[in-house]
Amino acid sequence: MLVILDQFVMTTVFDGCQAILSKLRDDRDRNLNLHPTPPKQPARTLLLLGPSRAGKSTIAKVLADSLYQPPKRELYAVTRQPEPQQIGGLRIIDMPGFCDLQTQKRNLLKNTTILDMLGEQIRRNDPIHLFAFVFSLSDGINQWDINTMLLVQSKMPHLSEKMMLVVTHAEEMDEDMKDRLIKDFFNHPEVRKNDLRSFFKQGVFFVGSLRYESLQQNNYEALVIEHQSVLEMRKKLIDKCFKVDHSHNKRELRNRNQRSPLSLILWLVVMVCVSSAIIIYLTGLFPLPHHPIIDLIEFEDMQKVENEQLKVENEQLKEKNEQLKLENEQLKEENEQLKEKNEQQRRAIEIQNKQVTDFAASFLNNTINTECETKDTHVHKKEER
Ligand SMILES: Nc1nc2c(ncn2[C@@H]2O[C@H](COP(=O)(O)OP(=O)(O)OP(=O)(O)O)[C@@H](O)[C@H]2O)c(=O)[nH]1
Ligand SMILES: [Mg+2]
Repeated sequence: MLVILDQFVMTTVFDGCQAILSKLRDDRDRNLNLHPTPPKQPARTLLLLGPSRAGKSTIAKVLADSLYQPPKRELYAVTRQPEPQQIGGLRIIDMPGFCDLQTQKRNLLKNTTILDMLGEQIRRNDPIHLFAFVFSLSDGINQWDINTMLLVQSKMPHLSEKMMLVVTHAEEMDEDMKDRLIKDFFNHPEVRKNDLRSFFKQGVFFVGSLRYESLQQNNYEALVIEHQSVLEMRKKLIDKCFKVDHSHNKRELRNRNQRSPLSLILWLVVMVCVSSAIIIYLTGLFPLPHHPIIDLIEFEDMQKVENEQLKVENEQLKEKNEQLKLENEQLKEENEQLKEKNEQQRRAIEIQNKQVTDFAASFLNNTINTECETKDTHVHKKEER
């Protein structure tokens, strides 16, 4: 009863989404601790990468404002090139997603192109303190996400030291659910086989945003819970960005500086071999084979796009089918009505026919009777004579 009353009061008081948002903003701003701005110092850089539509751009927006209102969901990829943004002392580089989804095949960003972009960003923005591999578990474990992780792991293994896993769409998850999801994910056979857990050396984090549906329905109760959860996860992520543990990097740097002369010679030999291979490749004598995993993933990308297109076509066909079914139903109904009419007419004609036959029969009878009577009278008269 109390809940219903509360809901009633809330819907009466907050008659629109804007009113709810401004109430949430007031509550949030009363305690600045809840919504920290990334500090100016030390300056940090966070790079967001991962599959297309995972929620990378949304993270940047939520870090800027916990009350970010997501637009209606779109099917196709949005970010087409790296988008740097500055929030306080935090520089965020939002990358286009792997396994790009576009209506036009010619507009597709290949995984190799995105890997090139990633390399370019790493060179330009040195040092990048953290890399966040962003993906969503809201629709379960997805083979594309695992493929993308394996691609990054195989092409950029050195990023492992600074790599964390960030799971989006977590605004409705409690801590138990988060633990269970991550446990299940790391127990996936392919994830275990490729030891992806140890690739994400900076750990696992969760993020979320206000849900589009809750905003549309002006659902005050849902928005309060979602916002609370967004605030907590946002704070943890900002803390992580400013307290990155780089002890392993220092150790690595020390090891690098202590390289022996033998390792330097070995390194030189390797460099000579690699440059010769590159020269041979460029002169076209022995073309190097394409990396099979990239071939596989690009082929799978295309299949994914085709699958999406087929899904859309399928939906359209389903709709058409529904319309045809409706039309068919109407035709059936009309047919039934016509049959009934036909039956009524047939019965009326039958009755008329019967009446005509009866009338003709009685008329014939009468005529025969009259003729017989006349003949009888003649016969009587003759006999009398
Ligand atoms: N509820 C909820 N929706 C989210 C979250 N993250 C992303 N979305 C929605 O998911 C869709 C994709 O989010 P984006 O942030 O554009 O994803 P992206 O990874 O930047 O996508 P691309 O740029 O196309 O690669 C949008 O409709 C978002 O509103 C989240 O944490 N919670
Ligand atoms: Mg994006």
